Amino acid sequence: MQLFYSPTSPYARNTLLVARHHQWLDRLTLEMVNPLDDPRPLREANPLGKVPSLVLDDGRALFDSTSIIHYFNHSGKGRDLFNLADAPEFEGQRLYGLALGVLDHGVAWRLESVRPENEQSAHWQQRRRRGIEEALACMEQSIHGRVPHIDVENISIVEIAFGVSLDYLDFRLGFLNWADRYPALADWVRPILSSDAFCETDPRKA
Ligand SMILES: N[C@@H](CCC(=O)N[C@@H](CS)C(=O)NCC(=O)O)C(=O)O
Repeated sequence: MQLFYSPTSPYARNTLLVARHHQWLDRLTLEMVNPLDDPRPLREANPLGKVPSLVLDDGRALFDSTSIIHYFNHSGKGRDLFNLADAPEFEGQRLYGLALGVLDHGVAWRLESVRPENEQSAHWQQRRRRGIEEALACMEQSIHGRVPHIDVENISIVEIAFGVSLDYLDFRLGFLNWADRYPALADWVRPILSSDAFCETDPRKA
């Protein structure tokens, strides 16, 4: 099974962390690519030309991070990452969606910010900022009373997805200084970001 990824893609990072939890890594051939170079094997696997993409043993491909995460979660060896202890049903899905939305806003904003200045839209940057800011407040509320699990067995989708999204903000949109306004969220995520799994997948090492 082949996983196309880029070390700076936060979507790919989510899938790698889920694969690690479910002991999938030794069954995967990792293909590092830059999707913007349009490498032929990636385009053949995924008509969208995006990472991550997972080519299954039967030759079919999964085209986006959420499908890949569900595939690993469904067929891996670890516990169900979306099933949170002491939380209402579907809470894992709900919080994963929140963190993924922060990534979507963040990645779009980052792409906008590297365009020539006269092509950038203040309106869209403002919408991204507002979406991220209000989602951060919601994330901070939702971790209240939740101890972060960083060991590979007990980690949940919340630690993985919140960790990846918040670290992406630091990596690509550092000027936001989000941790100054959400200190409880910053304290909560710190041990996650310094865990082995996160250090091994740190995009700054790319
Ligand atoms: N919704 C997709 C987003 C994936 C995505 O946008 N990946 C970026 C890298 S972070 C990419 O491959 N971009 C190449 C392009 O847009 O052409 C997912 O969840 O996997």
